Amino acid sequence: MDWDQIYFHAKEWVNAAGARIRLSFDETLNIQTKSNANDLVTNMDKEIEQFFISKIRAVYPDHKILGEEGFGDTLENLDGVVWMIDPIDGTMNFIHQQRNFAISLGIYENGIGKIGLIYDVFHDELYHAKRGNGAYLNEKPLAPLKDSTVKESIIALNATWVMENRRIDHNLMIPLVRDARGTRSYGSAALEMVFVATGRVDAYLSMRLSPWDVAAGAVIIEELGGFVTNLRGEKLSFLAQDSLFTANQGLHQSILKDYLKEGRW
Ligand code: 2AM
Ligand code: CA
Repeated sequence: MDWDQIYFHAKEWVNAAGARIRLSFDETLNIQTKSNANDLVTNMDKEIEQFFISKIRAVYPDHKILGEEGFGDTLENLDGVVWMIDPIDGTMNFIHQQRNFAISLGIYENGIGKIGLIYDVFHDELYHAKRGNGAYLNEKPLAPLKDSTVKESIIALNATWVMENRRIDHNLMIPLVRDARGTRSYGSAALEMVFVATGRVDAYLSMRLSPWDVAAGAVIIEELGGFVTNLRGEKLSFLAQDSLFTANQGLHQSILKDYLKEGRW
């Protein structure tokens, strides 16, 4: 497997897709809803996913593809090489703000993350990592993550998880929000993972994400020594929806022990 060649192609295609998305800022979007009135998709989400799929199929016909908009394959396992694509992560931001969204592309082999690319289209910033080779923002290497305590940390999470909800006892979240230095919510899981990778926030928690939302970010954060698990501290399967909890190692361990009460929910 020529991973340098795959890395090269992935970057080339992500850059081309980003350029196409920037052109769309001057076009009228076709906006539709999916599972509910706030679950949005546009013609660009679909076009960009199809763009990636046509490129991958032409060069790597034996690779498999998992894409948010469903133009890829239906997978029962992660055998072989699997490209996990979110053509626009943060679609609501893309529609309302034309910023604060990203292209997210993770490439896995037999379930192991090999390459992660997250492209902040608005800022023309590509965050990328190849397993064992470090993580970068454009050409600049990112520094390994330093441990932090809850009291000195900014934690990214969506306010809905601090209200009564079906996925976690919100009473567990209240002390964490109270004790942290601050909380933030950006509306794009891929960018929130990039913020953990760059130390702009110290942790990110979400109750429900899909494999394509987290595949790229997991490679980048793990390359910098951070931990990526679900809220129970378990490894992610990358085959089904799950919660997500990612942070530098020290903070991950203390939040799991002191706030999420490992195994008690
Ligand atoms: P999306 O924009 O690609 O749909 C918003 O808090 C973050 O959660 C975004 O990364 C968004 O990805 C993701 N998200 C929103 N609704 C989701 C759902 N029903 N299942 C999984 N992820 C979701
Ligand atoms: Ca998406």
